[in-house]
Formats: sequence, C-alpha cells, structure tokens
Amino acid sequence: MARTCGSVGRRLLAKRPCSVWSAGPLLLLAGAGLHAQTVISFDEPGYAAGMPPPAPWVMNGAAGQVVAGAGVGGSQALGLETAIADFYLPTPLGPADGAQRISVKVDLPYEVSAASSYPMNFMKFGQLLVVGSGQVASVGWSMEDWDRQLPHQPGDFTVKISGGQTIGQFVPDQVVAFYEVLFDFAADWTSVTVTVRPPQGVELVHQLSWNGSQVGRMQFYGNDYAQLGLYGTVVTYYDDLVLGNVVVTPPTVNIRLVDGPAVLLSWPATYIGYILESASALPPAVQWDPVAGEPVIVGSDFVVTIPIVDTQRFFQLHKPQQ
Ligand SMILES: [Ca+2]
Repeated sequence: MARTCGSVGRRLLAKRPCSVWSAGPLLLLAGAGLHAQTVISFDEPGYAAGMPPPAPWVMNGAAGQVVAGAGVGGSQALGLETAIADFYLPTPLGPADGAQRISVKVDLPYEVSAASSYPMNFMKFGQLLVVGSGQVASVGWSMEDWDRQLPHQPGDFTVKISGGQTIGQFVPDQVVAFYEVLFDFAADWTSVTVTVRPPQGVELVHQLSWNGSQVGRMQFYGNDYAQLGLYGTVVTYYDDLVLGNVVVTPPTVNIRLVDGPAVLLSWPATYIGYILESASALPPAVQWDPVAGEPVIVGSDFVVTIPIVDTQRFFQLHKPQQ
C-alpha cells in the first residue's frame, strides 16, 4: 500500500505521517517553491551559429561561439575551445529568492578517436563556476589519457568541486552525451548542493557551504591541452542553461520486508540532509524520534535496515530547517 503525505512550506519539510510496514512505495511530498525560470538553449533569436553569444555573455578568448548541431538533440550549443565565457545573470539570485537551482548541460566528448592517426597523450579539462561575493562554487572535470589507451580507462576522467576535491570518476564513451550539472541553493543560501548527473549511471552529489551572497555571474570554461605539440581542437559544449528552477521533486521512500525480520527503507541518495524518524503512534499521541544509525549508501540510495520489534511503527523523512 502507498499513502501520500502532506506538504508543508517550501523547506522540504514533510510533517504528515505515512504508513508503515507497507510493501509498496511510500511518497513523501515536500514543499516546492516555484520561481520565475530563465532558460537559455542557444537556439533563440540572437544566438547565431558561428557567432559569439550576445550580451549578457562576455567572451574571454576568441575560440568561443554558438555551434549548430552540437547541442542537445542536435540543437545549437555554446562551444568553447580554450576560452572562457562569462555570463552575467540578468537579475542576480540570492537569499531573497529562496531555494534556487542553476543547471546546465555539458558535453564531454570522447575525443581522440580510435581512428586518429596520432596516438597522442592529451588532457582535456573544463570548469563551470557560479560566482558570488567572496564565494565560488565550481565543478571541474579533466580527462587525462596519458596511457594512450582507448577506450578510455577508469580514472582517465575525474570530476572535482571547489577546492580541488575529487568527488568521482566517470568512464566516458564515444556517444555524444550531455552531463547535467546542477547547483541547488538551499532556501537560506548557507549551502549549495552540487550534482553531476551523467547520461547513465550514478550521479555525484556533494554539498558545499555558501556565504549567503548573491550570484551575479557564471563562468564557463573550455580548455584543452594536447601534449607533444599535436592538435588541440577539443571543444567543450554547454547547452540548456536554466536559472531559478526550483521545482523540487520530493523523495520517494521505499519500504520492504527483509530477513530478520526487518524492514529496509531506502530513498535516493541525492536527497541529502533528510533524517529518518519514526513514531509508535499517530496523532494525537504522535512523537517523532530520529531512527538510530546513519543511513548507508547502497548503489544510488540511502538505505536503513530496522529490525521489527513492534507490532506497528510509522516513518517519515524530515529535512530540518537550516
Ligand atoms: Ca540548444
């Protein structure tokens, strides 16, 4: 059985109780704000193929332009080769806007094709920065194929966040595919959750602190470096920049019986900061207590296993206000 729980506010606070010991999926509805959204797909009038993007973009480096056929679904995209594009937000986003999302898709092409006659060592890197006042959040990636082995090996491609910390690795394939990078600012702008979502597989999620300042600018990097003096024509493509999208999808919690007897509760690991609570009864005598033990990550889920010791128990996910 499944039951839908209530929605309170826009701070992901789920306070209504949900069913227990149920075998089916259990949906907790969290609050969802809805703000004006700006989408730049590089296909609108003004974004002409072969030309630098118009203001409020500012190009730093000559080899940056709108490229036809390089975007999502064969659309136009921003292509940067050894260039930096500054994007000044039409209206800065900040705490007064509540929770906000900034996302963009990045194509990380395979490059150095197997058909290449040059067995080159090469390094390709790019970076995406969200710039506040005295504060930057960034996602960077690099592909370093020093062993010249195709297909690329695990470890050739790493993803790093602000401060240089490596948060994961991918093994890119030859399919042109876009990685989605998301910066989710908490409602009070004291933290930003950075997500790197690959075309397939498990996404990387990491939370950074944020100093509460407004975001007025982004920087898009496309850099490459081919060793041995060979060609360096690697282009990083960006598409579908979205500002202000905070349509928050609530976490879905799954409950199932396992040996023990016990129940196994799981929810997507992208929902950071949620606390699993339980109660022995529903209102009017409800008291929610945190469930002992930290959830562990299994695959792409947070998982908690709880021995069955009561005849009934109720669970909810609760995200404390920050
Ligand atoms: Ca496009």
